[in-house]
Amino acid sequence: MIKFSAEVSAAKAAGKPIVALESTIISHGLPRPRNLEVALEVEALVRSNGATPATIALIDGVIHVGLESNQLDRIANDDNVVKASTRDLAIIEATLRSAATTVAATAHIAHLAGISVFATGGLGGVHRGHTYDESADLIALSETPIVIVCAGVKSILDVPGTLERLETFAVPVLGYGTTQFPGFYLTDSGYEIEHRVDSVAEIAAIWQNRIDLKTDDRAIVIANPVVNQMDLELHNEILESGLQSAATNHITGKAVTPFLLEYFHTQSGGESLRVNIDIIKANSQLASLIAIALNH
Ligand code: PSU
Ligand code: MN
Repeated sequence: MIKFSAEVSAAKAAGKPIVALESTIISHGLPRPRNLEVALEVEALVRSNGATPATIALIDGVIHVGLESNQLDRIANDDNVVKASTRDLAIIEATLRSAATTVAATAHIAHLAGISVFATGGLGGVHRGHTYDESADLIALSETPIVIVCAGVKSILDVPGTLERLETFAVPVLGYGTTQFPGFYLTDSGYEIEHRVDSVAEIAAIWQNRIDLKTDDRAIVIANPVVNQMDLELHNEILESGLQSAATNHITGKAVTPFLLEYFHTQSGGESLRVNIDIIKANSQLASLIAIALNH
């Protein structure tokens, strides 16, 4: 059911640390041609930190864990590649299509593949306004044992609402070196969280303790704040007009997040793109170190 790349197969056989990477960020989160370059740079970064990257996607109906460069190219550049959440997986398989996987779908597949650590940019969550638009990422986190490294939830979302839902689902949220919940493009979302960790050894201890407590059926969120954030005023301006534009254009369902990210990237003249790339890289680096720590 799962096709592993040669590199990931070898790492699994040797018991080496592996970091899962999502592909929606490549297909629907970053503009061409930077998207493919960033995907390759992130994989190289994971390798240089001593772990093996496993980018996850569906190619012609087959789940792939670890992509060859021509497959990464397809995810980045083929217009027929759709965005797949967990509910879409069986459908994409049966119809032999190609898809990039969201946080929810990537976490699900990573767990099936025996991978415990996953890096992304920002989590999905509760959208603003009472629209019933709530990312399936939250449900997936509540039922998938994986360490997910992110820069908080995307600032386009209802951040306090998302934090409340994570509490409801009993998903632990740990600030990396902070108790200020990161705000994706912003270092600080303005909302506080209770727990902070300062080392990957602490994360490994928490991961281990969950097993005896039988709270190991769900994810741990590691919220890693971006160092050089987007200009706050520019961020807030674009956010306001972006939300308006999404409403005016009747953008709904899974198109909402890609629409707003794209809006940010064009309106900010590349500044949000710069921050988004910084985030993905910093998270992938931290995820590599966590994967190594979990292996000891
Ligand atoms: N983080 C980013 N860019 C992205 C995403 C996350 O920096 O494009 C993607 C992830 O795949 C996440 C998805 O799961 O956005 C959330 O989409 P939705 O709100 O439709 O659930
Ligand atoms: Mn949604």
